[in-house]
Amino acid sequence: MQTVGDQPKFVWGVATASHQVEGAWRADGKGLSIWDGFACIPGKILNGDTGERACDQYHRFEEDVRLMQELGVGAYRFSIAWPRIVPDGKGAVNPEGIAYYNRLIDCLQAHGIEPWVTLYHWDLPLALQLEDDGWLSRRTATAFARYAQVCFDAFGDRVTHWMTFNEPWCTAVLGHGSGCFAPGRVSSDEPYQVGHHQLLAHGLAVQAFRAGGYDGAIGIANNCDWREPLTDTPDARQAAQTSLEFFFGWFTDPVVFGDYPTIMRDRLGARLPRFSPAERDLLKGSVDFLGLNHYTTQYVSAEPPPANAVDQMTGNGGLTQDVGGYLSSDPAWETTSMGWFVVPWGLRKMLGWIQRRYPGLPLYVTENGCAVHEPDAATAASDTLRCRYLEHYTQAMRQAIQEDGTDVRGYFCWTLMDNFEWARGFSQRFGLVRCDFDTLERTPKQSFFHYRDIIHAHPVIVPPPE
Ligand code: PNW
Repeated sequence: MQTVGDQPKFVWGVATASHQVEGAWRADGKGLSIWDGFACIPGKILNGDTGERACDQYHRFEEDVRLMQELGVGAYRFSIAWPRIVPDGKGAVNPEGIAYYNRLIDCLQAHGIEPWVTLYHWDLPLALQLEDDGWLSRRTATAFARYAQVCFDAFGDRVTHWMTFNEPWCTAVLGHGSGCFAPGRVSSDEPYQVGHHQLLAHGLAVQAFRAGGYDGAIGIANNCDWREPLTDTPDARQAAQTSLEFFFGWFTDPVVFGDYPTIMRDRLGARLPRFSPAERDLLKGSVDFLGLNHYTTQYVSAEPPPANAVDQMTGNGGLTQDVGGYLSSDPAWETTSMGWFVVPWGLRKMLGWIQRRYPGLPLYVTENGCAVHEPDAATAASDTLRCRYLEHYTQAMRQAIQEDGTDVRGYFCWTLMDNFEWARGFSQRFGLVRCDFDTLERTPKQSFFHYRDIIHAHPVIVPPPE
């Protein structure tokens, strides 16, 4: 841990994911992932975009690391592509895949940037989907633990922080509920099975990590929007609490307490798989820290809100009926080009909720950022909405630390540069750096310099005195 005086340095970083930035989809022995396959189905990805080339970070990482150094971040959160390391998911290890991440990690270290590694950011080896039904099968959890072990052995001497899963909620709900993400399945029951197997996979990987005595810390990056009660009534407060337990609690209660939230068990009955006593022991306490990926906020009410306040029911994916409650927004809220609402105080409340429910665990904001409509280089060069978003969300986070005493130790902006935004293809730009997807030229936006100033202004963020 780096310090300033006797205070621990706050970890400022940027985040990306392998499939969104690397490209090189079949280079050097890489196997295909479910996203490579999904992109071949007409209509699944906007404009027929694919991750085949993306930002080509695979061949351009040195330039990208130099950009990060100029930005002044102390950490880079990236993910490892499982099909680069184990092309068919469970067979032979691909030495060229290992060599790539060695080059990247060494380059980061040479520039004074800590590598923070996500093991699974959605690019499941396609062979595991075809042969084993992917996350619908418990066998995938075993294959994941073996892949994780390969990564710990190869990179564990340099990686300071590991995250097993990125947003297992998305894989469950968007991948197997609404079907808008790979593997594109539509079901009301499969999300819970898929969630269960991801959680078991997490537990097995952490068990291997801890048995191996590696130096770093290990956790998980779960996503959650804040849910604010629309009215100050017991019904609305309960609806908001239920919504948060179905969203964040689904994937956090098991890794902290060893089982699902009671409300999920009550509502779902036999649709929610059960952990055996040994599995509960495996999962309980299986994180050294919690990561939060947070983008937006909505109101919740137990009764349908006034007509003019209703706008979308999308935030709960395909599981709205299980969660219950009605979502709404304030017409005064600014929206990003994803249609997500800009509500900085939601992050402060979200962090407080997490700290109260899971006391004693350090928190990191492992993703936060916004998409802006930037049709050309000139609009990108003055991305004032993103500057405001980052200013106000990091300010809300500082208030959570300095005024509420929440133990937040780092913040990762999503994302370093415009990249392959999943089902939205290249149409949504989240980057601090513009990427021209024809020439692959990288150009820092105004927000790059604004974030750099935020980082410089806040090397340490101190909690209030006891
Ligand atoms: C996250 N939702 O995805 C991912 O971790 C990133 O890979 C992604 O680029 C980023 O956020 C921006 O989208 C999400 O519908 C995708 O609630 C969808 C949702 C949440 C997060």
